[in-house]
Amino acid sequence: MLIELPKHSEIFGCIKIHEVQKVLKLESDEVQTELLRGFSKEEMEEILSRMTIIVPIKDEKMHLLDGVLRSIPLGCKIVVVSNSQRGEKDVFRMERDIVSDFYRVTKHPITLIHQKDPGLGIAFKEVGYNCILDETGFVRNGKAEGMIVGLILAKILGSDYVGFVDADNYIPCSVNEYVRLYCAGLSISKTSYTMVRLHWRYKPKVIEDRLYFRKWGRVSEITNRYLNKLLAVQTGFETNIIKTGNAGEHAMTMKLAEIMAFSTGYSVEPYQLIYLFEEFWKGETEFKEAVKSGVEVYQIETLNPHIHEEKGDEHIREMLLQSLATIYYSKLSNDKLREEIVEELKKNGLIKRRTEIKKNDIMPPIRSIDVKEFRRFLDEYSETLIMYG
Ligand SMILES: Nc1nc2c(ncn2[C@@H]2O[C@H](COP(=O)(O)OP(=O)(O)O)[C@@H](O)[C@H]2O)c(=O)[nH]1
Ligand SMILES: [Mg+2]
Repeated sequence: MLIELPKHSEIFGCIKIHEVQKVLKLESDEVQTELLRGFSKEEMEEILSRMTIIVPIKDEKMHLLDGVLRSIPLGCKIVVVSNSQRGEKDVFRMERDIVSDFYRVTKHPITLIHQKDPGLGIAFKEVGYNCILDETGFVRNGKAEGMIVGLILAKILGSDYVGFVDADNYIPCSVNEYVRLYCAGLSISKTSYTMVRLHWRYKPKVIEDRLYFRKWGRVSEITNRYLNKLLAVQTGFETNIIKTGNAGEHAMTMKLAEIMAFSTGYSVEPYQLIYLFEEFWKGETEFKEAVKSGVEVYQIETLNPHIHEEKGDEHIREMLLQSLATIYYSKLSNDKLREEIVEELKKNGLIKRRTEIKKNDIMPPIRSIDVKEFRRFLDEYSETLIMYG
């Protein structure tokens, strides 16, 4: 892997956000210059051996999950957290078959669990992390909830790094690139509190029988614009540094992941950035080690285009509404920016009045969860956990 090094970064207290870096070559020898960084196979393998890739999934096409799993590079561990349908049409059972076959043929270590496993409900309750549970004692629906389950399993597996890849990806080999880019970013970082977020240049569409490479994401463009405005409210300087507000594909050091808070609903990814700014910029946090070491955010543009399942207009509208809502409710925001957000949401037909902007619940960091204790309850009560390898 050969990538550009960031020529420009912006600093907000102890947080450093690097400008978007491009991939120059998918494979490389070790190269270190002022402008470039190439990673040898051995360097990549070293990071991979300490990494778990978490795949959240809910009722996706089996072909897509199968392709994603087969494309994840060798050396890392995989955790699949499913919230798919069970019962008469048992989607989870099909996923279990795919995972078992995958392990039988490849021997790639892989763990699978269902989000509604009663063992998870009991384990979270016993360790005192009730905010993830619904009123019946099961883990709530939601991607963020699935991500937290994945994180705890990665911690149980002893990983130092975690990366997330969605299961609804139509180009299996792009997943291979994503994971290698996570390794690259984590490897160049100077601190153990690092996040790598991926940026896509194109979102291809079929238009009149031709594949047309449209620029990536209107929702992302709006989310990024307002995240950048939020920074400007505090600094007085306009900026364009944030390009990955809605980056679903991202990785973190475990040290950062366990002090990260997660927003429920569709705003997990932009909230991660807001949380970093709210918590670490002015240094008021209880996690002083992170302030001392510094927090770095890398943004890397992939070579592969991103083609995922089209989830429809309503999904996109919710994503934009909830992304801007997290900025609206941020304590770093001000009246002027809130007014602009209200106007933007009205212009896009998402709200009629500002009281319709709802605040998402936030799930606090998982660091204080005793994972040994968690595992004990999971082993005793789980009905769906499979750990291969
Ligand atoms: N475990 C779990 N995964 C989910 C849930 N909801 C969505 N996902 C998965 O999360 C990934 C991203 O979701 P998607 O709906 O594609 O959203 P987007 O790509 O961010 O617009 C996909 O792999 C989904 O199958 C959930 O409630 N639990
Ligand atoms: Mg998707």
